[in-house]
Amino acid sequence: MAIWNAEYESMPQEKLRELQLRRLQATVSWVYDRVPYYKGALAAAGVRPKDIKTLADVARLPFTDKATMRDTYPFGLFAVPLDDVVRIHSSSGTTGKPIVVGYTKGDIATWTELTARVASAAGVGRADRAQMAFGYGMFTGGFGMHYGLERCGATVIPASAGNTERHLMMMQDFDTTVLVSTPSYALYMAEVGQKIGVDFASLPLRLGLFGAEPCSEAARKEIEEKLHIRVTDNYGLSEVMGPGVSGECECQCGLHINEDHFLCEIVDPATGEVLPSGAAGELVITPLTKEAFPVLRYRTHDITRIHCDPCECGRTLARMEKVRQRTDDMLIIRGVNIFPSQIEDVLFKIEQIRPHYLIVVDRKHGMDDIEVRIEVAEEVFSDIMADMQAFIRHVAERLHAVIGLNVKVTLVEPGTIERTAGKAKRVLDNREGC
Ligand code: DLL
Repeated sequence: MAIWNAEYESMPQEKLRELQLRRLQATVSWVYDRVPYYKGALAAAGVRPKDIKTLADVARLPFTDKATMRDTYPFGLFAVPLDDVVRIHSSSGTTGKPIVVGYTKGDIATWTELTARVASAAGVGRADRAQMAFGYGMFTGGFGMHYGLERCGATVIPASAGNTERHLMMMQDFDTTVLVSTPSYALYMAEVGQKIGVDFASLPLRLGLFGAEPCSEAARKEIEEKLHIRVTDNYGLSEVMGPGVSGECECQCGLHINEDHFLCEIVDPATGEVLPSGAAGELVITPLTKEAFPVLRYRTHDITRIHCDPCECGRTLARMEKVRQRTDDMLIIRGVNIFPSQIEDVLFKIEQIRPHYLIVVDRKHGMDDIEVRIEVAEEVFSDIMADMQAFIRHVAERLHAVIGLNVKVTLVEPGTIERTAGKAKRVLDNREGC
């Protein structure tokens, strides 16, 4: 498959670093001159635009986090007058006001180019019919991917999120070849499809362009088997653009970062120190070409690794590993640190367990309790009681072996755990306010 923009996606690394430096210098000047917040933050850090002489100098710049964006709500970080902003999106977050991000005409053109790269790297082309299951609202997923897919020449079916049976009908009637959604929604579609008798093997559907939430290798395999497609992962976040930051090529071995537009660092989440190349840590992103909403060193909270090994596809862009954990996902239960992804990895290896689960954390009499609710295949329910209890014990032991805690395992009927058309909610922490 041809590379969408070979000039940039296959640029020799040395030239790419030079380009990044020029763009970083321009971005620092841009925010210094136009965003009072950044003028103050740079002054407080003792840095002026002319001090940025090498790419390593990025470490001298102040971080930006969600709190800064909330404090400047709604337009305080915008670097252009609203008259020059042609679109806004927002990210809902879990508490308080949303974060508002803006795009100039130029930003939309860049975004379109980058989502086209992501779609094309995954294997989308003119002959495809791409069915959109991301919402077309304030969420960046729908509009962001839509423009890139159109740019690739694909026929976009803008079905939006929800109404699963309608999605399945269109998928069959319009000969959809590409599904664009979260991986959890794709799994739900597979489940509903199976229930109403859709024969995925006989459909032209061949490719999944999935993102917006973690997708483990086990989930990837399961979706590939159930929908009879190849699954690719792409990553992004509203605060730096939306989808289009990085995406897998057909080699499926890491997500190529659009480094000519994003300077990425990996830092120690506790200290903020920049970690050496190849180390796992928190991804920090500085967009290099944003006009309306430029951001310096955004703390994503997403944990990954970046490496620059050559890829068989011919792209020279560095690759990031799939994101499985966020620093703020970590649950501390009776002093033990646990990531939901560790629990998921155990569950997905047990054949009778369906890919729908909920982790419930409670505090009773000052003690933390963790319960994992799982949906299991019908036959587990019809087993005799003793077998069911042995199954529960088996799951609890496997969880204990990995996370080192006694977990209450509860079996629930298939279909009882809430499905969403967007990002799956896997954790219910009832301890807040305890
Ligand atoms: O989820 C943007 C997006 C839309 C990306 C569609 C890809 C496809 P937000 O709603 O701001 O933006 O959420 C961003 O979602 O910090 C990650 O924690 C998570 N995330 C996004 N993509 C992935 C992925 C969009 N491929 C937050 N794997 C990010 C794991 C992801 N997590």
